[in-house]
Order: sequence, then C-alpha cells, then structure tokens
Amino acid sequence: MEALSIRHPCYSEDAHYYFARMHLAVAPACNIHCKYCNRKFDCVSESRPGVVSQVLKPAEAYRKVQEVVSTVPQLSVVGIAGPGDPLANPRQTFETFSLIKESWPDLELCLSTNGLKLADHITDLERLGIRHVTVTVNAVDIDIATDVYDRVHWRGQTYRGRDAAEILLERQAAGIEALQKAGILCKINSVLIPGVNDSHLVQVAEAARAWGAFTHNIMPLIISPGSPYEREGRSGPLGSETLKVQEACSAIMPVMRHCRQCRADAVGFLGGDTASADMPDTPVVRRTYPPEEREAIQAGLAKQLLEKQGKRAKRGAACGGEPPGRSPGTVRIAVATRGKGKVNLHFGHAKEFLVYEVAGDSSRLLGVRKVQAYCNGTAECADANGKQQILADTVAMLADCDILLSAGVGEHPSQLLREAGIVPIVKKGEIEQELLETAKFYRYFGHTAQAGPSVAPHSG
Ligand code: CLF
Ligand code: SF4
Repeated sequence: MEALSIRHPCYSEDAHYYFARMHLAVAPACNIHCKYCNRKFDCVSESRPGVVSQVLKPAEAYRKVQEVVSTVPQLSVVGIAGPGDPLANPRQTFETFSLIKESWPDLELCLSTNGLKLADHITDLERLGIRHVTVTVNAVDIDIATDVYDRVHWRGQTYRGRDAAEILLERQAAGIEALQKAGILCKINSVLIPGVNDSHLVQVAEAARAWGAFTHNIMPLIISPGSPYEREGRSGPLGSETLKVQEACSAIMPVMRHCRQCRADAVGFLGGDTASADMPDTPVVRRTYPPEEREAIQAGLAKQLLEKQGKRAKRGAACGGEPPGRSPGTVRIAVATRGKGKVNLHFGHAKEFLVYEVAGDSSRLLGVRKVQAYCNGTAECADANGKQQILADTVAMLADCDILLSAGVGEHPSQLLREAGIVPIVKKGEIEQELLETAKFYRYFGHTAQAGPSVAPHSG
C-alpha cells in the first residue's frame, strides 16, 4: 500500500516534483493574534503576507476545484490554510471539505491551523477522512509564547499576555495528542523569530517528536506591514540563520526543507505557478482530464516517484538522518530555477533560490531562500530602497553558499557575489547533474572557478 505521504507535495520532498496542491481561501476570521500578523493579509503562520486572498464561499470554492481538477491531472491535495484560521471558520471549512469529499473522494484533504480549536473538531476531521493537519507551534514555553501572541479569543472571552499563551499552548498540545490518537498525520510549522524563539525551536522539535509528529517545518519570519512586530522594528532571519536552526532541529526529527510559504489561494506545484508546465513526463497541454485518465496519470507518477526513491536508496543516498552542521568537504550551491528540476532561470529574475549541499556523489536540499520584496523579513515592496538594496539583500541571503548556479547573471551582481565569496557559475541543465559536476569543478578550482559561457551583460 502506498504510504500516506507519497502523493502529498508538502509531506514528501520527492512528491512535490510530481503532485500539485490547491488552497481554498474560505476562512477569513482568526481566533488569536500573532504579533507578526496584520489581518489585512493572509495568515503568516502558513503563508506569506503582502498578498490578500479573495475569500470564497464554499460553493465558489467547489467550482474552483471543479475547474482545476479537470485541467491539472497532478492535483492530489486540496488544503484550507486561511486567509485566517480554518477552525475559526468551521462552517465554511467543513462545508467546503464535505462538497469536495462527495465529488472527488480520491483527493486528499489538508488543513493548517493555529491549534486553538483543534481538539474540538477531531470528529469532523475523522468524518471527512482528513489525514493531514498542520499545527503552527512557535513555542512550548509560556514566557516565549507570551512574546509571540498578543491575544487569544476563547469561549467568548479575550485573553492577553500569559493567560492567552497558557490557553493556546494547552489547547495545541491537546489537539495534537488527539490527532495522534485518531491516526491523522501531523506536521508542525514553526515561525523562526530572531531574538524570540530562535534558540527555543529545538525544544519545539523535541515536543514535536514526543507528540509523534511527522515532520517539522521551520519557516523564516516574514512580518506583515502594520503588525506589532513591525512597529517593534523586528526583522526576519538571514538564510544562514534559518539553516542553522533547521540543522539543529533535524538532529531531533525530520525537517521539511522545500516549503514555499505559499498563499492561502495558491494553486499548482510548490514553487511553480503554472501547474502542468512544472512536471516531468506528464502532459503540458492544458485540457480537460476525465477522472479515469487523471487516476491513470497519478498512478504513473506515483510509480515513477517510487522507482526514483528505490534507485536513490540503492545508491545509499536515502533521505533522513541528516548530520547537523556543515560537514567538511561539502559544497553549498544556490540554484536559480523556475521548476522542471532544471537550472533555467536568470539570477536577476529569481524570487527564490534552492540551496543544496553536495557531498561526494550525492546532494540534498537544505532549503528555499526567498528573496526580493520579502527577503529581509518585511513584506512591503522594496522600491523605496531601490534595486541596489534588493541586490545587496539577495547576496546577504546567499552569503553562506559557495556557488550560485543560474542560467545567466550580470557583471555587477557577479562582482558582488564574488566579493561575498560566492562563485557565480552560468549553466543550464538538470539540477541533479549540474550540482554534482559543478561541485567537482569547484573542489578542483576553488574560488577561481568560472564555468559555462561568459557572464551575460545584464544588470540583474
Ligand atoms: Fe497547503 Fe499546508 Fe496542506 Fe501543504 S501548503 S495546507 S500542508 S497542502 Fe506546504 Fe505551502 Fe509550505 Fe504550507 S509549501 S506553506 S507547508
Ligand atoms: Fe494571523 Fe496568527 Fe491568525 Fe495566522 S494564526 S491569521 S498569523 S493571527
């Protein structure tokens, strides 16, 4: 029998190359207030601010699924992740899920919550066959939680300070334990907040392991404009800081590395905005797929994925058990890609970079680095600071990398990258293969390495 996670793009790194998800923004209200949030935007505990999803009614959400399910044959998961908290809007959330369940029983249903009302809805989750739930746990210590949450609305009353934190933490633990009892896979999301919970997240990882959670997703803080944290002048972590915490936590339990902090109405592949264009060996023409064809395509994809995992296991490069910290002799490479598993994007066009570590003949994804407008932890457009600031922020975000692999890079950014100790290399091709070749090249030539065609005369 197929593992529960095999077709879920968030619960399996491999699956995100093969299967797509869609979010339905049917849940506008929230029952807590995180200090990094401004409710004019999407929930930051699962997505990113700076975008406002249009709220749908359940019937509208149903029609949206109807359209996507028949045109994107790789769609395997439908999730509700906001724009507020799904369980603060139980009528809309469960009505939407019921409609989907009735028409497409093969689609996995998924939800992401702050956990306050989770324990109250376990029977609803069971009734609808929901097998994947994400709970955002930013702290398991009352004092630290008091610094993260402004207030909590519980049983008709508003609580602040320690009282609010105590209620939330107690309800989160009760909800997660109830999920375990019900056999529902639980992913823990934690927002990494420098100066608040950065050194505490290993304790959250320990709690997550004790709860029996499936994976831990550590997301760099992105602060909503107008939020309390913005007023306090806080900012998000650098890529290297996020990586350090992810590595420390990965010694305790599996850590998700491929999260894209997607919006509450995202549709398609993680990291790709055009659904079927991002897939290997699957149709790229948008057309209507009848259910039997969709089923056959997905069965084929699951087979390909399992074969790939089998080959990797044979090569002895299976996932999991990652060593914390940077191992000697490894090469760290940032890749600019627009999907399809290829190096195929110009440095200046990248809104995110995939960062890999190459050791010998194997590579592993360390994480995704978001850049440009939201690179430094604020969600406002960086126009005011100008292009140079974006460039400087991008280079700082990649400062712990040895190489930048892209389909093109201008002379000025090349120079800045080199000054930061990052070798810009221009290449196009399969990421997996280019990583190994580039790392080999780098080990031989070190910082003097320069491969591929000469750098393009662009500015970005
Ligand atoms: Fe959506 Fe979340 Fe379900 Fe995935 S997203 S509700 S678990 S189907 Fe995935 Fe997006 Fe990261 Fe969330 S990449 S933000 S972890
Ligand atoms: Fe905002 Fe927190 Fe509610 Fe998400 S859970 S909508 S981040 S207050």
